[in-house]
Amino acid sequence: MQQDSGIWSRMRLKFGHEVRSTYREHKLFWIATILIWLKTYLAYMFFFDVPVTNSAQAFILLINPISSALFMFAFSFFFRGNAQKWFIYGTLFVATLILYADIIFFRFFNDYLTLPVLFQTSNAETVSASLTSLLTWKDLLIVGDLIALPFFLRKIDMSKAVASRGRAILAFVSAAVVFLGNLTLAETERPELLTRAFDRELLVKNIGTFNFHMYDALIQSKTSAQKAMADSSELSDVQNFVGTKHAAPNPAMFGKYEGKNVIVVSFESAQSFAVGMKSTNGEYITPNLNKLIEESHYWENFYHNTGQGKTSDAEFILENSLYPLGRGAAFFTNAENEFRATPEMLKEDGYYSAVFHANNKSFWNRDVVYNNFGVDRFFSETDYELGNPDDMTEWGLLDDAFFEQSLPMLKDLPRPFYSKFLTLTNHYPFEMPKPEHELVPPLETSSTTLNHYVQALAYQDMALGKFIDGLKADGTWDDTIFILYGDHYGISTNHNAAMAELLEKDELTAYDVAQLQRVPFVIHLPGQKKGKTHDDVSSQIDIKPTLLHLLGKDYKDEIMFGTDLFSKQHKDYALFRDGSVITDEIVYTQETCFDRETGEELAAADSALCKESTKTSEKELGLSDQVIYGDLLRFLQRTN
Ligand code: GP9
Ligand code: MN
Repeated sequence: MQQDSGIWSRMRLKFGHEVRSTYREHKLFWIATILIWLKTYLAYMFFFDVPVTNSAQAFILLINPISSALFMFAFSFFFRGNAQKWFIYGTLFVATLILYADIIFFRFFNDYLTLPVLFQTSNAETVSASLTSLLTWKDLLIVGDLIALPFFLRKIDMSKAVASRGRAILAFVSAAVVFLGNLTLAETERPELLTRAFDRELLVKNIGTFNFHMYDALIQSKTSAQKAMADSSELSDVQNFVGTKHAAPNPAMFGKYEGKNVIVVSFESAQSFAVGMKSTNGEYITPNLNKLIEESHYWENFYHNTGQGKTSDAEFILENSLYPLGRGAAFFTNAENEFRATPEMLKEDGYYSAVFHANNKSFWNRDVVYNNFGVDRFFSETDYELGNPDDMTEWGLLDDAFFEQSLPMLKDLPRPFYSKFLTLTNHYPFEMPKPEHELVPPLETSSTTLNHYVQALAYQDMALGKFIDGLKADGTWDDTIFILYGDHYGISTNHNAAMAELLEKDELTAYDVAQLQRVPFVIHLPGQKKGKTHDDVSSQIDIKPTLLHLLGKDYKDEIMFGTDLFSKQHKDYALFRDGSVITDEIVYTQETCFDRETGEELAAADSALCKESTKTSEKELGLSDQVIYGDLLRFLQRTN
């Protein structure tokens, strides 16, 4: 006992001595470690807008940058002299760049950067167009030291700094100890943190940005291995699951529109809250969509299921009725998989398929993916007259010009056709190029983004109206199933305060945020004059099964996670990519259970309902991921 405490106190003394002498001899190591710690913390405070609800979370947030900072600078002890100095500066430089990239990405997408998204280099060009509007003076908090430091560094002479393997080990061990402590705290705060990888916000909040990137890299290598190791037996689990979900077609609708053309419009960033809403001058924001709804089937409780892949995720869901991925965009990570996408399936029935999008063909890897999906013709930027740059948004051609130029191309397509139009005008930052493009006045909330959003949406709506008129004029309308869906939210949670003002609420609850994920969904059937508004809880995953049944295509042998919205067996259900679940009774989101009708938080006893739904929903997301990561559809035996 005596001896034990002797050893302990000697170790303590030695440790204290080492830390003191590292401080004396390696001041720069400490300065850099503290700088990265501080900058990451400042980024949490000023840029990432990380929600903190209790003091334990605040503490975790404060300490989570330490382990990675110690870890990255620990390598400097392998260098001696001025090499040590420049290694530290170089590491600080690279780490800062990563942090800054995270910040800019977050500003744009309100999400954290992952490896698959990072390698989508073809996006960089288009994103850089909006870059200037994404930089602010506050950014100097993050990058300012990089500019200032070299002046000091030149004066600091480190020619006598020694390399020390012992100190490197000490720093690595300290990093590991701090990390384990951090992780234990985080796991107590949020059990199963690492297994539920699809919630990036929770991860960053708990283990810090740099550790999150390392974790992401590990996952990435795991998914590559998954495909190599997957075998056909995994498919049967998935088949059983989707088999039990399958909803039999409604005999009154099945095959009723066999052989009709199909037009699908992806309505950029359109959210249901704006449908039927008026701007400050009393005029409707989306008069044309409102009119379309009056004469079509409309689902008012229809949600998006998209993740990081945004528009491309919505397309992925539309064409496959699979969930998008929790990290990255399937359009990039799994572009070459075997799929049974709608264009390919309809080809069996003599359909010709085309996509119209006035943007670069390789953006979001679309050219590669469409080819794999069986799309016959992709009309992209080079097929359009781009005209005067003043008449374009940062994202390309305005939607009215896009539709106007597309109409003759559509008319020339072999029939029947399956076509998709991707609109663009209503895209962040929602600024219209000229005052004459502003069809309604801006809103008057505290968020300029939200205020301009309705103007961009109004323009997109005007373009939609003209497009429908054009289709009616050339006779296509009567022979076509016309589908419109909002691809994903346009107004992120960064604008919750302004959104609360608009919706006349004190503040938005997690329930409100979930309800804001509703996007418009319309099906106009050939010859339809009278509309019908459905209140079923539904989501993008249901579009494909609904369409296939209308066209008389039985999909029992295929792998699809959605169900036909006209089927009498369709259940009220929407599952978000972050694991939130909505049924006829509940809204489960942000780990809280709400009554769907009233928005009241449910008492613990009642929230058993939520637990039940999360079990199946996590399984569902997991199986859908398995299909994609394991490329399981290559094992599908087809009966036809
Ligand atoms: C542009 C389209 C829009 O081609 O993908 O981008 P997103 O809505 O995904 O940011
Ligand atoms: Mn989009």
